[in-house]
Amino acid sequence: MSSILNSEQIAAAQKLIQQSDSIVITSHKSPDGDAVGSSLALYHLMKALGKENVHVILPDAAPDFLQWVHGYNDIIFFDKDEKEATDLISAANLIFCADYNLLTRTGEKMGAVLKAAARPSILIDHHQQPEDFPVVLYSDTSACSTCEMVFRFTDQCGWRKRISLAMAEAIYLGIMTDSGSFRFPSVSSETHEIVGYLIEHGLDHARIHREVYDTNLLDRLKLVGYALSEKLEVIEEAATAIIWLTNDELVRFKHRQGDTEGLVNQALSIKGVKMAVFLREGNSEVKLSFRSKNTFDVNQFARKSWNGGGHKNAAGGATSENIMDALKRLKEEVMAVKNDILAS
Ligand SMILES: [Mn+2]
Repeated sequence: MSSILNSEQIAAAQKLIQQSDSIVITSHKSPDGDAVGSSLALYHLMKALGKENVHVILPDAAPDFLQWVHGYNDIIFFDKDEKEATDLISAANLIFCADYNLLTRTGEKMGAVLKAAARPSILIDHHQQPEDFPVVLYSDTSACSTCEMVFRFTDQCGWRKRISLAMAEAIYLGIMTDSGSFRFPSVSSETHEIVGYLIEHGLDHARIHREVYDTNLLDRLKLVGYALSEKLEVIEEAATAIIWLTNDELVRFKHRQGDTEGLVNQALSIKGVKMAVFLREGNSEVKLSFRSKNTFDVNQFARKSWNGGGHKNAAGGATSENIMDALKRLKEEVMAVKNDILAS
């Protein structure tokens, strides 16, 4: 396994962990498989190292298909228990930031609490351009997932043997979901080596796949069917596919959190399409997901005018415009960069 962190970083992380008796682990808003997986993997690791006072604090809940992970019921959600979460953050001697690059990714309020607390932090993340507040910054934008980085971190600290089955499951969850089930270019031979090691030590990978992908409700499948047949538009001259859903449509199909996950990837799967965008109307803003197949950088596209960012081939954004205005502006912006998309 190649070393990513240098020996000073490892020594600094070990020292911080050893010295700390009150540890908080955080991840980003609307937690996905990698956020839940990496924060709970670190939680299990800290417990295995004998730390008793360890808490995972997430800004809000994860969708149902991620709630089976061991340790999920111990998580404190900032939007529900703001006071307890704030007290724990203020009393912590060490804060882990997993799977996010900017404090604001935890939401305005939680980000402000983290900023005000200014605790020594260890950041483990694969998004581009991380903020530089942490004492130990482990950033690797080429990693397929933060969970892969958590494994490497654990390994480099000499704690591989401490990986329990619960921790292995959490790691696998994040690798599997963030790599599109091992299909994205960011998957390396070492990703497979890591998973090989986890399976060798008892991981039931097929069960995790079933928990995440084979638990659809009928309403969800109908929503996906509706979105694909009625709300998918391809702009051929820009090799771009767009899907958009209004609040009314989401309500009609009894939308639950996570139901539209993966829709944007289906739009991207169309032959000849090089970029896909999904827009979803929420209560106060329109959320956008951007995907690209090749070299077109959706991270930059999302950063430039959609208050977002992420990775080169997968990014998110949001706007306070209404969905029709957002759609119109999006199409104009896509047309403005169509030559870059086509050339990618
Ligand atoms: Mn991730």
